Amino acid sequence: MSGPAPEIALLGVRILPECVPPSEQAALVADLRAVARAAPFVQPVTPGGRRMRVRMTSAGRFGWVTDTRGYRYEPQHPAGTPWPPIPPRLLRLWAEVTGLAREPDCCLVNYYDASARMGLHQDRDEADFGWPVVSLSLGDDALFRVGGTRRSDPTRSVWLRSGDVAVLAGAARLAFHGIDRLRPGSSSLLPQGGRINVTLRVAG
Ligand code: MD3
Ligand code: FE
Repeated sequence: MSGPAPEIALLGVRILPECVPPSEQAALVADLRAVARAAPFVQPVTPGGRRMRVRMTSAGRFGWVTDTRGYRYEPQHPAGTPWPPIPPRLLRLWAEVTGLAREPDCCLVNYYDASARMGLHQDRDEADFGWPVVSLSLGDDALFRVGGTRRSDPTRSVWLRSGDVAVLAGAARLAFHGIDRLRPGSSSLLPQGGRINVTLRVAG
């Protein structure tokens, strides 16, 4: 028997394996290249003064930024220019997987090189945690770890692959999560290798 890839539920996180087919993944990478031309990737600094391994940029009315002044959403790139609009293909993906009429106002784009990782954290800079977060993985496989709403809660891990979509809603919205490592060379989508993660959010 065959059919759609099964949905995985990991501590309340809905993972939709291979939600985006390869042809569409390539089109999304082209969309994101255009975003990065208008709003170049930066390697942000945490409030604690540590440079992040992940490179970031954003599209939409708000972009997520961090520097020694703190984590926050800003209407402009650190260079002082407005963020470009969210690519329509991503707005359609959001509508498809959430069923919501409300559009996201932030599209955070993370780029991981072979050795980048992201420590366990919660996403809590948004004004209303009632809105879901939608995540799309492109490029190399990444070991995603998710726990509960307390840092000390037990965690589970799953490999996210190119085209996988995760929907974070309900209790999972405030779950601790992070990326432990990539599997370099596991995808040929990005010619230079590495991984892009896109998160769509209602920030404002
Ligand atoms: C669980 N990004 O940008 S995506 C982030 O792969 C972030 O770049 C990771 O964590 C990445 O904040 C993980 C999956 C994800 C995104 C948002 C979440 C999981 C989440 C928000 C709440 C709970
Ligand atoms: Fe996060």
